[in-house]
Amino acid sequence: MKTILITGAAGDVGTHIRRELASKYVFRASDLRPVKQAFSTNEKYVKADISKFSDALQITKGVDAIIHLGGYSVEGPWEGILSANIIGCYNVFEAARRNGVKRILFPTSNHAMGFYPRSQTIDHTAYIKPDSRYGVSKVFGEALGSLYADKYGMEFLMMRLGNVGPVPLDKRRLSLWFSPRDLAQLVTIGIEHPDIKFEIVYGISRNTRAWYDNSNAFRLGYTPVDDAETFAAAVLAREQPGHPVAEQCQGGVFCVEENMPNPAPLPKQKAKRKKT
Ligand code: 15L
Repeated sequence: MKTILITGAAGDVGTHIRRELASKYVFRASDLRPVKQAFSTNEKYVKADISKFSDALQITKGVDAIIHLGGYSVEGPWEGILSANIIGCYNVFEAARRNGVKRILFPTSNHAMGFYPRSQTIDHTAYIKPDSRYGVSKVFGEALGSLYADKYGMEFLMMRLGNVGPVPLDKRRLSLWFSPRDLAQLVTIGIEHPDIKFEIVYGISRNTRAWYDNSNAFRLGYTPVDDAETFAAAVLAREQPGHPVAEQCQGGVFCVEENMPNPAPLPKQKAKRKKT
């Protein structure tokens, strides 16, 4: 069985991947926060802070591939994005290179392209249009992967994720929904495909309302089975009108918000007691 490092393993996407692929891979599940549940006896939790290069070097040792999810997953303060998403990403890719790990799956985001209008269909060759500092940090990861592929012969699957979850949450996500089983299928292709150098694909299910031409993923063998349209009537019945810019753009509220609640806040540090 291949050993796969997942950074940010305690988050939602990491948890779906570990659960869906528990019988296929040995997961080294790394995060600053403990993972709530291990899905097989093969899975090992390793506490690591990827903004520290020494931690990144340690966790990337001896693995067959890396799924680099660690970092901020929404718009946030620059300092947080810089340290977790930009320095963290550099540390993981560079540590992988030094440890001879060739294959990296990078869950980039639809927010690398979020200022494209919803009226436009884009493919993997469209020029970037990030909608947030978070989106810019994902573009950084894509660019760094491109450099490491061309200069060092490493292999990258860049998955521009939509929204992963059991059901689509709102009208926007009818276009972007990514079911856990389709996610598992695309991740398996990313790990197993013999001929990946540097590929950009969209991480979405086969949604009727998709804004993406995902032919590059289909070319690699991706055959998604779920379609958000199954849930459309229920989703649209509860939809409320939003900000006009957010409604026009693929990135939605990321195009207008400055900060969003961090869905993965670190556990509060216990305040040190003063000695009396
Ligand atoms: C993302 O990139 C985020 O990580 C996720 O939390 C969702 O907000 C998703 O995009 C989305 O666009 O729905």
